[in-house]
Amino acid sequence: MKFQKIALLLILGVCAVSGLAFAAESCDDAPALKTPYMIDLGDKYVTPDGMAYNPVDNNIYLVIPAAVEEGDAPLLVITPDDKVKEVFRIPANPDTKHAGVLGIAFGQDGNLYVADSQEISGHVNHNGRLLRIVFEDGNPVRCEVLATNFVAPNGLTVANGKVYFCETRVTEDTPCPLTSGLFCFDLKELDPANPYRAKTYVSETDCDPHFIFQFKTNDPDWRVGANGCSSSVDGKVYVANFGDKQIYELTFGADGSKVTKVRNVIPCPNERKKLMSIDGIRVDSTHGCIFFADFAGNAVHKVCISTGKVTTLAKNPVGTGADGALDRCSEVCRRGNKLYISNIDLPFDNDNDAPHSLSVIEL
Ligand SMILES: [Ca+2]
Ligand SMILES: [Ca+2]
Ligand SMILES: [Ca+2]
Repeated sequence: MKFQKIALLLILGVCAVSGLAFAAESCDDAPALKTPYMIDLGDKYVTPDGMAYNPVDNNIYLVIPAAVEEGDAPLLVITPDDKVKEVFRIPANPDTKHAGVLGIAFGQDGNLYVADSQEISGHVNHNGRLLRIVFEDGNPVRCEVLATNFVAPNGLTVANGKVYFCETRVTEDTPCPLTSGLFCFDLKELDPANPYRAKTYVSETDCDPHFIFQFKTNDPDWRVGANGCSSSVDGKVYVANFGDKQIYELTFGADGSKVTKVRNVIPCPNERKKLMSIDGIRVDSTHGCIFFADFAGNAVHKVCISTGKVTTLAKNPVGTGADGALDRCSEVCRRGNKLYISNIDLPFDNDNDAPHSLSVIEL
């Protein structure tokens, strides 16, 4: 049966396989739309975004970028019983007075790696940074600056002994087509005593050597490039092209920093028509799928990595986010059988309004 499927794939091309049924726990079944429940963050945490599950304490860590006001950025935990607790403050960039933190992920070293966008706080003039929150005895104790001079760092993942993060655009302006891509640093080369200053992007061939993958976004209406970033247990890295509604699967050579193969996870245009954007993404290696937030469409979907079939899990018109409704959602994070969705609630055809919330779906 398996060989028949592979033969079908070869003959029909990936667009034609969406009707195929895969094994139990299938990644491309089509359940009814879910009704999320709400975690109310209160009135202090108004733009929740990046999340990372920590298997050590079973908490989900959540950052709140200083997007609509100045200041440092709270780091919260969502405890296993869904209580909200602030555990650290990520200091603002002293030059801008903002901490625009977005993507976060834990390394094998137990520390939390952080993409400080600054662009979301209104500073696109290469103020973005790569940060590390050092954990001691299970607690965050200090923040280190590891690298600087980025425009718009966004989704971030740690795999293969490397930290990978998206640069959502490479210039201060937003031309169409728009160039963006992926930075990669070996954890061993990062030194907080001597932060790396990235070379400013000049052209496709004249840019920082750590900028290992780049592409164009052609959508004229959403000029937003590389956004969500996640990795699988076998060391592949997935990068979302926000405006063009695509996810790239990157395969690396032995050292984890040279891209040897790029594959479109959603090759079929009819599947991409179910979406308006791809923001935060999270690979579920166990079930062979990627969950993702559709910021522009105010929806959450999953895509089967092998077939490219997209299934919508939740979607509603933007509003306040009351009763668990999605409210300009931007990131997803799985814990057990639940998918946590952060509602960054940015004012794009929307008001940043109470309740300030996460939505949670029982899968
Ligand atoms: Ca994002
Ligand atoms: Ca809201
Ligand atoms: Ca709202």
